[in-house]
Amino acid sequence: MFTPKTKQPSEMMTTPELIAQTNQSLLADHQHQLYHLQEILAKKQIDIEPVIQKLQAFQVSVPSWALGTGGTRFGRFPIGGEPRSIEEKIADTSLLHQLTGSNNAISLHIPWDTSLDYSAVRQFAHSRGIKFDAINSNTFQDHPQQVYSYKYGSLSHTKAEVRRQAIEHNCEVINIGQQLGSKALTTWLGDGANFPGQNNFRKAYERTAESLQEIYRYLPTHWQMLIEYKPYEPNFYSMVIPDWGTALLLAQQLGDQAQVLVDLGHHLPNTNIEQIIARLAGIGRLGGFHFNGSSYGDDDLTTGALKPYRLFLIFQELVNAMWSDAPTNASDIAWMIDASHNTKDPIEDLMQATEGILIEYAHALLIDQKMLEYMQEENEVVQAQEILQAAFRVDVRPLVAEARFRNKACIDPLTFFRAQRIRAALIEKRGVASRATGL
Ligand SMILES: [Mn+2]
Repeated sequence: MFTPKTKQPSEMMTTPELIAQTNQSLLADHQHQLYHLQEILAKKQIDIEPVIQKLQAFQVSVPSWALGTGGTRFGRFPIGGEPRSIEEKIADTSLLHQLTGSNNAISLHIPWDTSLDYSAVRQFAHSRGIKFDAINSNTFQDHPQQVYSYKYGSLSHTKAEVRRQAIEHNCEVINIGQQLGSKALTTWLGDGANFPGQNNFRKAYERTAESLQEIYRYLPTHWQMLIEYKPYEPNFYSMVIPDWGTALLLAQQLGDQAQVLVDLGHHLPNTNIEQIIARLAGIGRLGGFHFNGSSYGDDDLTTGALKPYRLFLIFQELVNAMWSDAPTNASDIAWMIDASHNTKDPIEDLMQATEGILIEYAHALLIDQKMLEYMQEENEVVQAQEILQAAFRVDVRPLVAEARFRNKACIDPLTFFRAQRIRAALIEKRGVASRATGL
């Protein structure tokens, strides 16, 4: 039985005093770098203060399934000390947030994260400064207690009873989310076909739209429904919701509370993702965002490790949408890291991802939007490109570190995590064979 008074092991490994003490030893170097950068940017008429404040305010949530090792269908190599319950996942998120100052929310996945007492879970998270972001339903695999299989689809299934079961699961997930204080449901469907002739495309879409309509009717008025698309996998010939166009069509049919969720890994190679972002943000239909890195497809690698310039261009579209008069909701997006850690320590990887995200956000914040607009209006192609590249080539890491420092987090989280031997302590507490739930 879970008792809220029990201190989780990860919380005993770090304290605000310890973080402050470690920061003190790094402060002189950090401030030297910051002042140097401040001088360089001041000559370009860029004030670092508003940039640092925006970085401080930016929060990206952690998916519960990314706190343990992921794996592929070939195998999984657990790292040890993985969280065994929702409470331990919340404790790890809280630990991460203490170190980064930028991860104040967790995103749960049902039924991977179930509890007998959600109000106690909510209290526990609240006591550790963690909120609940969008909650995820799961009808892409079968669960022990369910009657019907999702082998041939869920919300798009040919049989009404299977669709009913999937609809009810989504409503149940909303019920759980309400108890936790979540405000959005994320639906991603594995539905589709592996072979030509297997599905009637038109009917599969219509059945999906009807099922989503029922879930939408159940949605509380202050909630959002986030529809995530993916071009392939697990079905390789056709996915029922393969692209942003289909997701947008569904959202428009459903109503204002339905939004499109963009996952960086859910595009075919070389897709112009920043243009998709601009289009959705411009019409106020960009509701959620999943960060990860992609080499070939949905690889779920560390954000920014491979294509930082693309991530920067995406942030530029978001910053530009917030800056412009477009009917955008870009300032109200559910940000989440959606990654799978097969070779790295999950907490270290989440720190790297958060850093990568903030660096590209900072780069985008350095852009003179007015000047860029002028160059675009005048068809000054070279100058427009130069504006973007000049911003991207600034080393903004001191700004990101300063945002963390002001948020009372670590100037250097990764070094702190290692110096404190936090993973070793987690292994000691939870065991070398502990495995987080998830894929
Ligand atoms: Mn995703």
